[in-house]
This record gives sequence, structure tokens and C-alpha cells, in this order.
Amino acid sequence: MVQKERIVSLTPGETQSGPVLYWMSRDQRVADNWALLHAQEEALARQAPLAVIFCLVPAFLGATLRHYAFMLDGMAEVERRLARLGIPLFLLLGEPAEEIPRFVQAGQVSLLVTDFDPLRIKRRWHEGMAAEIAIPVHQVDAHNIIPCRYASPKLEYSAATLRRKLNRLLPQFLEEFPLLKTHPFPWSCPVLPVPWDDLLARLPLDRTVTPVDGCAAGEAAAHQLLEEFLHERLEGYAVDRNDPNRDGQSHLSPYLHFGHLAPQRAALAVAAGGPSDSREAFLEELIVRRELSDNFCWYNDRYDRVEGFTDWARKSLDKHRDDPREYRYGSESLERGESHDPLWNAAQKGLLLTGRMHGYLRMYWAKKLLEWSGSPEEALATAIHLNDRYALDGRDPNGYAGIAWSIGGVHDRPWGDRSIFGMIRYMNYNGCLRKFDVKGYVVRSEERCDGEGR
Ligand code: FAD
Ligand code: FO1
Repeated sequence: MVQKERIVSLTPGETQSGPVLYWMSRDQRVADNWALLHAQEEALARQAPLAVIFCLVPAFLGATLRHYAFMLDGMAEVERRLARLGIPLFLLLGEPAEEIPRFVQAGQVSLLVTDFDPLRIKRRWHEGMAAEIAIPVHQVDAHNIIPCRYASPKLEYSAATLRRKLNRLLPQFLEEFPLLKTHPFPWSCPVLPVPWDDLLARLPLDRTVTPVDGCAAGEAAAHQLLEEFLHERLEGYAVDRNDPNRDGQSHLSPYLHFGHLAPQRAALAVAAGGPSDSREAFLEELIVRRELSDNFCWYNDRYDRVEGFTDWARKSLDKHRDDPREYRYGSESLERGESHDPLWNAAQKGLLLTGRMHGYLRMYWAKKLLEWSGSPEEALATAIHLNDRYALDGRDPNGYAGIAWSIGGVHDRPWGDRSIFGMIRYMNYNGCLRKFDVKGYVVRSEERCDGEGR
């Protein structure tokens, strides 16, 4: 049922009988989850109980109340959906390397299943845990349509080099998901409901970055948004997606980031409508660009450092390190959106307020940070800090890859040499004026911010 190419054995060990545990982390959903499907397959083969565990860490890559509130709402829905299938959810608070082995031991778990995530912090969690775990551990890539390790054994240079490999494998992997079954073997000990509200209240979070209005979390909200996008906005995607004044993007990224929606589900739904330039354009972003980001973070563990940029880009940025900067801003004024550039300020203030920034503006936003910071290192650190602190879809491989593309030419080619940027692709205000109604965007953004009393 679950293709073996999606499963990697992190820790070998002989197959024993006894309960199976899925440690959910990246793919926080019940439907369309290959890791959960594999865990149930293994539990049924053992005629054993199945449970899901989530280890809540009090700090995660600068996440604030905005992100934890969204995530825990989504996890509460996971608990409800699992309960209907006779599968308990356990929530542990603390470091996974300590909490997971302890639970495995106490529950006499015979197999631990985890999901795949290329971020450094997750590797550390797995490495920390591996020394304490004596049972087999299977890692299942439930996030990528073509499993990241299987799609390519190496760091890909650009979308073009990975696209060929993905397209060849799509017929094999872009398949319908089987349904999860009601689990016939109950968990041995009684299961207490998770106290979600007081959990959130107890977390030592930065509560100044507040939840985003009108953005409900969880699987149901994600599927509703997908349906709305398919019926109302997909057909204009090829044209509208690069115009911040047109509501042309899907807004699915927070749901994909937290795993409330499987990218494969979105791809199946879009592809079902038959070929069109908008559908092709959307699948290019959803499959190729997104899976290229996982490839970047998995095979380049310096994905958030200037050392992780390509050689030509590093050399070029070094050559221009001492070029005069016409504008220089500290991170506080940038955080408040107080530069000389009204378009950049509008994008930044929109990020503060809505946790979102239009894809086209994100490129411009990051490239201006390169232009106005004292060094590429400072620009990179500011971009990651602001993106991970305010964007609902932040702390994601797409973010590290998108910022590295903008500031370090990753997955891009060299352009004509110029001051500060070197051969990194340049973007400027006049370029935006030619692309879309900048003034209209700024006015509408100021109205929205005033309306919210910012
Ligand atoms: P759509 O245009 O509707 O695309 C659908 C999905 O395709 C997205 O949700 C995403 O999963 C994927 N996708 C689209 N564009 C890209 C891309 N360029 N690279 C990788 N995947 C893509 N994306 C994040 O998920 N989190 C981030 O923190 C993030 N930070 C970024 C920072 C910069 C500087 C740049 C240039 C891009 C960043 N992106 C990030 C990628 C992209 O801008 C967003 O995924 C997209 O704008 C999200 O909106 P959407 O879901 O409406 O996109
Ligand atoms: N994953 C966990 O397993 N436990 C957490 O407590 C946790 C917190 C968290 C907060 C913000 C955020 O954006 C992600 C968070 N994640 C957590 C990880 C997330 O599920 C994704 O795996 C990665 O961020 C994407 O690669």
C-alpha cells in the first residue's frame, strides 16, 4: 500500500509484536498521510494497537504565539479525527530526544514511525533519539510526492535539473491515497483528552506576534480553501499570480507548511481538471519549486548560511562587499517597515499584520534587504529572522530556499555584474512599476493597516 521508496529505516531492528507508534511532526493531518498509513499497515500486520504522538517543544526556530496557536488548533482537529478511528493521540511537552524514547519504553512499542523533514533541527532530534531507541524506526516521506531522497541522490543545481527527474517519476507516485481504517486493536491504557487551551497558555511564547484573523487552521479549513481556489482562482493563476493586486495565489502555504493539507492531495485535485497553462503553472510551483526546496535543505546543511550559496554567487558578493550602500537600515526599523521605499514598507507592514506576503513581493522584499544591509550575512540573517517570526508559513524549507534564491542566487543563474548585488539577479522599484500598479497596492495596504489600527 505505502510504496517502499517512501520508507527509510533509520534504525534497524528485528520485527517484534507490540503496539506501533507514529511520531507526527511535519505532517500534522490524519487524511492523506503516508506515515500514518504505513504505521497502521504495520500495526494491523502485528494485530497490535496504534497510537500517534506529538512532542510539543516550547521553542521552535523563533515561532511565536501566531504560529503555535495555529498549529495547536490544527492538532486539536487531528485528535478529534483520530479518536473517531479508535486511534489515540498523546501529546508530550519537551525535547523529543528525551520524551519519545521514554514513551516507547513505557508503552513497550515495537515500531516507531516518523515523518520526513529536511531541516537541521529535525535531523538533530532523530540523531539525539537514535542512541536511546532499541526498536526499529521507519521514516516515511509524507510531504513530497516523490520522496526527497528517491527523487535525487544529490543537491540539484536548479529547477530544470530536478524537474526532469520529478516528471519521470510522477506517474509512479502521484497516486490516490488509500483510506485509513478504524483501528480494531484498542490502546491498552486509558487516554486522556489533551488540554489544548491551557497548554497554549503555559508555553513561554512571544505573545506580541498575535494570531492572524480569518485564517482558520486544520484539515477541514485547508480542504475548504483548496476547493475555493480550484473553483474561483485557479484558472487565472498563470496571469494573476505575479500581480500583488490580484488575489491570484492559493494561500495554501500555511496549511502545507504545518501539513494540514498533503501537497499530493492538492496536486491530484489540480491535475484532475485537465491541462491548462494555469494548472501547469500551479503544479510547477507546488511540485517542482516546493520539492526543490526540500532537496536544497536536505543536501545542503548550510541552507541558512552564506556559505550555503553557490560558488559564483559567494565570489561575486565578496567582490562587492565594500561597495557603498546608499541606504542602510537596522533590523528594528526594517521590522517596523520604516524604509524610504513605500512598496517595501507596505509589504513588510502587511507581513506584520497578516502573517503573509505575496510571492512576487517576497523576492523584492529580500533583495532590498541585500541592498540596504551592511553585508550579505546581515541581509540573510534579517530576512530569515523577519520571515520566521512573522510569516505563518515560515520556518519552512521553502523559506530558506526562497531567501537563498533572492540573496544568494541559489537555483538561479548569474546576471550582469552590478554594485552590491554582483551577479545576483537584481530587482528594483521601477521594475515593479512596469509589472503592476504599485501605487494602488501601497494605498490598499495602508488602508488595511489603518483599518486594523496599526
Ligand atoms: P501559490 O503560488 O498558491 O503556490 C502553491 C504552493 O506552491 C505554495 O504554498 C508552496 O508550497 C509552493 N510554492 C509556490 N511558490 C514557491 C516557491 N517559490 N518556492 C517553493 N515553493 C513554492 N514559502 C513558504 O512556504 N514559506 C516561506 O517561509 C517562504 N518564504 C519565502 C521567502 C522568499 C524571499 C521567497 C522569494 C519565497 C518564499 N516562499 C516561502 C515561497 C513562495 O513565495 C510561497 O510558497 C508562496 O508565496 C506561498 O503562497 P501560496 O501558497 O498562495 O502560493
Ligand atoms: N514540530 C514538532 O514536532 N513539535 C513542535 O512543537 C513544533 C512546533 C512548531 C512551531 C512552529 C512551526 O512553524 C513548526 C513547528 N513544528 C513543530 C515543525 C513543523 O511541524 C514542521 O515540521 C517544520 O517547521 C517544517 O519543516
